Order: sequence, then structure tokens, then C-alpha cells
Amino acid sequence: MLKLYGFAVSNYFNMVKMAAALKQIDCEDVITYPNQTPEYLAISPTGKVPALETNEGVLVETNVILEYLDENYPGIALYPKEPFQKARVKELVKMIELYMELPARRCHAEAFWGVPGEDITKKEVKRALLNGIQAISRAASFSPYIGGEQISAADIVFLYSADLAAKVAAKLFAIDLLAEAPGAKELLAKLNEMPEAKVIAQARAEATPAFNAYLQKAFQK
Ligand SMILES: N[C@@H](CCC(=O)N[C@@H](CS)C(=O)NCC(=O)O)C(=O)O
Repeated sequence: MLKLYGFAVSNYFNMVKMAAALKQIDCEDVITYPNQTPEYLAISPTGKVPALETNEGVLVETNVILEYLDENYPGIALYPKEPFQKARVKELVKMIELYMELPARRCHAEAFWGVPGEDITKKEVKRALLNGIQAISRAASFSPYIGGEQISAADIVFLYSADLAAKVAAKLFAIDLLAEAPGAKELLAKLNEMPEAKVIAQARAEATPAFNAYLQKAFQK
């Protein structure tokens, strides 16, 4: 059986959980916080989560894992078959990660755990998030899913990136980020209503106190 290393507060871990749930793939969770121990680095070269252990070896990088699951398991397709349409989904996945998830992540410590960041970082992140959401808005369809009529991997990446980025923008910059992309809020609400997303949200809520305690210790070091 597949083994998924990670923890339920991790948005990247939850992207894989959502893909597995939508495709009804059985997958055992190996609860792991990111770490740089030799044992975990032998599994995940970066020490990050998620990492997916398959019969053939371990895969890391969420977009790669999503593509692997889609190509190797039946059920709902997360990428279109037709090459151009498939490329468009990959384009959205990459844009959401590069221009929404990663810039917001630079301010997670301040937005979520009260660890003050540098002003220059916040200035860069604010600009990156605004440019990013406007770029995503131009590339996306939101009719009703981000790439069009069918749900895709891009919706999964959006679901677990947009909420965090919107919280960073609201808290640190008093910006309503998703208002910059008409249809984005509606899509987020629609995706959050999916039964699979609700199960993941519940697991996330249950895992949050332990993760906060772990982080508090880490920040004290
Ligand atoms: N590019 C990686 C990013 C994964 C990632 O950043 N995961 C976070 C947890 S949500 C992590 O492991 N952070 C620890 C670190 O950056 O050292 C992916 O697509 O899977």
C-alpha cells in the first residue's frame, strides 16, 4: 500500500490527501513533521513533506505526486488527457504555487505564529501576492472550476493555497486578496463544501493543537 509521510496541518500534504480521496486511493499516513534527520532525509531528500512511498520508491514534490497518482490510478481524472488542456492545468498548478503559495509562505511565521518578519520581506510579498492573484485571474476560468468545467489538480492546489494566502494578505496587508480574482471566493467555498475536503479539514483541526505545541518549542530554540 502507498505510504504518505506528512501531517494533517500541512497544506501540501492535504493536496495529496485530497487527490487520493477524490480518486479513492488507499494510502497509509505516516505522521511526520518536516525534519533533517538522516533517517527522514533518506526518504525525502529535502526533509520536507509530503513524501509518497510507492512499491517502486519514494516520490516528493506535490505536483509530481499528483501527476503520478493521476497517471497510475483510475477514478476521477485530475488532468485532462489532451496535451494542450493538460498543459493548461499544469500551468495553473505552477502559477498558484509560484505566485500565491510560495510568496504567502514567506510571511506564515508572522501571520500565523506572531513571529515578526522583515519589512522588506512584507513589501516583496505584498507585491508578489497582488501580481500573482491578478495573473492567476487572467489565466483561470472559474467556470465553475479554476480551469473550466471539470475539477482538476489545479483546484486542489488552489484549495490548499488560496485560504492561507488570503489570510496572510488580510492580516498583514489588510487586502482582500481573492476579491482580485472574480469567481475565486465562490470556487473556494464550493471546494470547501466537498465531503472529501470536509474530512481533511476535520483532520487538520484535530492535528492543529499538537502542531502548534511543536512549533512553540521550535521557535523557543
Ligand atoms: N515543493 C514542496 C513543498 C513542500 C513544503 O514546503 N512542505 C512544508 C510543509 S507544508 C515543509 O515540509 N516545510 C518544511 C521546510 O520547508 O523545511 C512540495 O511541492 O511538496
